[in-house]
This record gives sequence, C-alpha cells and structure tokens, in this order.
Amino acid sequence: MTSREKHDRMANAIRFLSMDAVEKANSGHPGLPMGAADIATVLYTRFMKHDPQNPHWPDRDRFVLSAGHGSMLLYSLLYLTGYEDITLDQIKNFRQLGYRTAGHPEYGHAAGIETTTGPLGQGIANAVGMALAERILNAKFGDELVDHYTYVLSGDGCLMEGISQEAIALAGHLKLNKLIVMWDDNNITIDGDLSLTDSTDQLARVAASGWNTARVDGHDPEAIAGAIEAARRSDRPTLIACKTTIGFGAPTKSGTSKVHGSPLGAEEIAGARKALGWDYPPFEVPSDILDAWRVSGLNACKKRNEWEARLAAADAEIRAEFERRMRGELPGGFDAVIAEYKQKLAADKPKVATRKSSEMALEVINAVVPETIGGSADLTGSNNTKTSQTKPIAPGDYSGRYVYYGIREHGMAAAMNGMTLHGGVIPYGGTFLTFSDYARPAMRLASLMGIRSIFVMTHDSIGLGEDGPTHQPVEHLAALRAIPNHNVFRPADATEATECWQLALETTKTPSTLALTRQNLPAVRTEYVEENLCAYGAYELATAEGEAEVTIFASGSEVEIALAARDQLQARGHPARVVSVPCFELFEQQSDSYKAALIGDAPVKIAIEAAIRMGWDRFIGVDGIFIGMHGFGASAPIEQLYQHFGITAEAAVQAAEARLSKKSN
Ligand SMILES: Cc1ncc(C[n+]2csc(CCOP(=O)(O)OP(=O)(O)O)c2C)c(N)n1
Repeated sequence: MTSREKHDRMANAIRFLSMDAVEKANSGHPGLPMGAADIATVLYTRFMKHDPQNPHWPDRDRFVLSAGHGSMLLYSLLYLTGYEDITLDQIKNFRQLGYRTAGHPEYGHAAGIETTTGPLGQGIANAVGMALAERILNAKFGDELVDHYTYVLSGDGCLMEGISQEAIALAGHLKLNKLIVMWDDNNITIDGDLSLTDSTDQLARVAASGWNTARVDGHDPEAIAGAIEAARRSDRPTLIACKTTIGFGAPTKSGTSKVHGSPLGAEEIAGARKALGWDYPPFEVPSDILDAWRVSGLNACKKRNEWEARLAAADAEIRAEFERRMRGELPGGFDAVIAEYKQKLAADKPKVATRKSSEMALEVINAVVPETIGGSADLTGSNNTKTSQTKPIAPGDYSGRYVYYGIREHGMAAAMNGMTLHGGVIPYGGTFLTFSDYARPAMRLASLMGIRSIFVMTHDSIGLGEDGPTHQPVEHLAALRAIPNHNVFRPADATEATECWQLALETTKTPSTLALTRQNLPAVRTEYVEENLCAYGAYELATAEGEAEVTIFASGSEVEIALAARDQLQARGHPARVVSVPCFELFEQQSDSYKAALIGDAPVKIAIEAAIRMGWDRFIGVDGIFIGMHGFGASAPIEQLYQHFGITAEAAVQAAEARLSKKSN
C-alpha cells in the first residue's frame, strides 16, 4: 500500500516531468497532466493490468488519453513505468521532429499509446469500440484469454463534443461495463471557465444513457481508488467525475485557463517546486520515486505470466485461432475462396447494384473470416451490410457479429477504429456516402493511424434518384480521396466489388471506403481473371480496335456508360479504349511506366464520374473532357437525372467528336 506521501511524490514526478518538458519545448499543455496526476497515479499503480516489457500483450487493460493535449501525462506514465520506447531523452525532446513524443499522442509512435488523440471526443469514442471488441472476443475465447478493462481520461472538452453523446449512448445501451471513464472535472477550458458555455449536468446525462456514475475529489487517492473499485464491479459503464484543479501546484496560475496550453514560465515553475516540495532539477526523478514507479510496472508481470500459462494450456486450435486473429492475419485459404467466387461471378454475370454485390461478397467472406464484425448506422437494409452469419450483438450478449450502431455515424466510425486498434476483430460499418461527412473526422484518424477500418458507403451518386441533393454525394469522392492513406474504392460490378473487398481486407495499414451504388449495374468484367485487377487502382478494361483516338476513364456506375460510348465511337470510326478506375490511391502506387502506359497518349481523353471533376485531371489533363457533376444534384428518377446532368454515352461521344474535329482542323 502506497503512503499518501509516497503517492504525492509519485504524482509530482508526473507534474514536473510535464511542466519541464513543456517549458523546454516552449509549447504544450501542462495544466491537464498537473491536474490529473493523482488520478493517473492511482490508476497506473493500483489498477492498470499492463506489462511495460511486453506492451502488446493482448489481454492488457487499455488506457485512452482522450484529452490528447495532455500528452505529457501519458509520456510521463510510460517513462515512469518503464516502457522502452519513452526514454528520458524522448521526454526532453517533447514535440521535436523525429521523436516519439509528438504534441498529441500518436498511435504507432510508442507502445502504450493505444490510439491517436487530440481531436477532442475521438478517444472516448474509440474506447467504446475497444471495450466492445473486448466483450466480443471474451464471448468467443472466454475469461481465460480475454478479460480486461478499458480506461479513459476525458476532459470537459471530450464530453462537450457531440461525438461523446453518440459514444456514451452506444456504450450505455450495450452495457459495456468494463469501460471506465475518468473525467478530469476541472471546470476550465481554453476560453476560460466552463460556465461561459456549458451548464450540463454530465452525470445526469450519462446516467440517462444507462451509465453508472460517481463523483470524487480528484486529488484524494483513496477516494479515486474506491470509485474505480466500485466501477469495476458495475454492470454498466461508469463515469467518475474527479474534481480537480487544473495546473495543480502552480502557485498563481492553477485553477485558471492560463495553465491549459502554454509553458508556465521559469518563475511559476520555481514557485511550483517550492509549493510541492520538489527540490530536483528539471527531468530528474529521485531514485526512490523512479523505483516505486518501475516496481509498479514490474508487478504487472505476474498477471501476464499467469495469462501466458492459460494461453499455453488452451486447446491448440483455439490458441492458434486467437493468435492468428490478434496478429491481424486472414485465415489461410481466403484467396482461394475469393478466386472460386470470382469464377462463379464470371459465369453468372449478375446485374445487381454494387451495394448488393458487396453483400454477396460479404456472404462469401463472412463465412470464412469469422473476425469480421458488420454494422450500419441505421441503414442496414440500404447498406446491405448484414449477411446470414452476422447475428446481432445485444446488450449483455456479445456472441453476435453485427452492431446496430444507431443513427450515430461519427460514433460508429470512431468505435470501429477502437475495435481495429484493440485487435482480433475486423470491423466494417455502413452509411450513405453523403453522410461520410458525419464520420469523416474518425475516418481521417483511421488514415493517420494506418489501421484497417472498412467503411461501406452506399448510395454513391445522383444514381440514388428521388431522395434528392441532400442525399446525393457530389464532392464526397474527391473529399475522401484527398485524405492521405485512404483507399477509396468505387467498383463497377460484382467482380470489382469482390476484388475491392479482398483488397480492403488484405490491406492492414490503410483504411478503405467502398463507394457503392443503389442502382443495378451490368457485369463489365465478363471473363475470369485470377489476378486482382483492382489492385492496380486503374486498368484497361476494353482495348481500342486500332490506334486509340480516345481513352475514356470511368469509375463505378459510369463504367457502363464509358463502355457504351466506346462502342458508339468505334462504330463511327474512332478507336477508343476504356480504363476502369476503381481506386485512385492504388493507381498512384504503381510504377511510373505502368501509369504512363495506362494513361497513354490518345489525342482525346475523357473521364466520366457522376461526381465533381476534382482529381480527374490526373488522368485526362487540364484540357481533358470531364463528363460529370458541376454542382448539386436534384430529386427525380434516376434515368431523368443522368439525362438532365448530361452524364450519358451520347454526351461523351459528342464531346469526343467535337474535340477530334477541332484537332484535325
Ligand atoms: C475537436 C477539437 N476541437 C478543438 C480542439 C482545441 N482544444 C484543445 S484542448 C481544448 C479545451 C479542452 O478543455 P478541457 O477538456 O477541459 O481540457 P483542460 O482545459 O482541462 O486541459 C480545445 C478547445 C481540439 N483539440 N479538438
């Protein structure tokens, strides 16, 4: 048992590492680490099940610093408990280029950083996904292999963000009782006192969403510990309001927004040293305190050894399956199943919407990849995300494989990221492409983190028809393609949809978005090719009969139009080829020679996509012809819309011929 004096000194180690690192960097946020140091010390020394020597141990507790601006809190904890990645040198170089200690915690920079946080509200929503993944794997593998908590440190900001309500409601509904959120309840944000802008009774709010709540003095270690103990026994998720003073220990600035996000200054830090009785120079942690921290890190080892013994004793098949899933590897034989299914598609040539093609592919995939977890933000019947294998996950029963996320696109995407980060499951979730805007901040973070979350976005153009321009995406493909490390797939038929799914599942360090149609499309890939052609990002689908005068590039539903335009052009004596472009991002990864040859030098280049032009100049050049959208859509039956907006084979032929005759003049 740690004495109060020892606890205080251990917490002060966090405080001084944080204020000194921020001071040296001349930027950063000292207030939160100083205020939340007591909470963090109690959590890490008395509760956290982790092993700094084996930081990726699957059954570790997860800790999410949702208030990512307080990154020095996490870096201090990782250094003090003995994570190799965070040395004192890393702390001294807080926020410097090439160091792991970035301004906000970044997943992949160091073990112990479970997710990238900084955009407020994301972390708490990720944690819901982590807690859900834990329950799903527990239902499959039992308490022996999977039984851990997910802890979150949240500030006022995270709870004020809209996404928090989506996350809280989902967690409360699903009764994710191993999720424990510590709220650094300090009444201060950047603009000043919270009372400037918020009067929410947060405990009442989360209680209304089915949570357990507690309120404690966030500087009283025993009170904090008691609340965590009670939370661990709860049958619901818990929010513990820990009343704290931001910048605790700073003599004149504590309790004010002045300590939130700027260095304290030499004088204030000297005052804090005096007030807290800390006589050590910057970055020096006295050996008895460092030892106490390291011992707390080592103590956790015992639990891991016990777990390793249970894993070793587990049935060989179960153990192999658990380990495969945690490595993120697909089951052996996956490619063979896809190849066989592509053969069937080549024979059947189904004329279906790509949302249906996606469902058909998933029916095949879900049968052989048991770790996929489907879901939709209340559009299951439209997104076609549910297959025969995916029984719903219900409160208290996590044996299913389908999440009814509710009308919570942002919460869904962030929870999916949390599930992916947890490991052992592969989440995919759907909504309409136009509502990717509601999920985009989490989709961007999936890209930044480099993780395999798979977003299924149907109703991908004016082709959805009568719902009209609110529901018809026009700029969304370009907007998503603009996100670095994000594979946006827009398949043209059932074969391409299958290939895109294969790529989405096999690409572990890049998230994928599948943009899928509502309307039926004919098969454009009519012969079986074993190779995954979509892996090229763009490939020649139809060659020109003779030297190409025209190359038509298209994606998704407009490939059909491109093929019809090619036929018409050739009938009129103009050899034309068609390039299908299912994924810009993968195309860019091909060799220069492949890209140059594919784009080719036909005198006329056309792109057809029922969306805005942005991005297509890469294929057609600034003087290329673009057949697509130039503004918002309209509410009408689909056939009329394509005519109305001039996205037709005839329009393409006319434009091509006009250009060809101009060139020959
Ligand atoms: C989505 C988002 N909006 C705005 C910010 C900028 N920001 C960083 S911290 C912060 C205030 C957070 O207040 P609180 O959570 O109470 O943290 P504390 O002041 O206690 O450190 C803001 C607005 C952000 N990081 N993310």
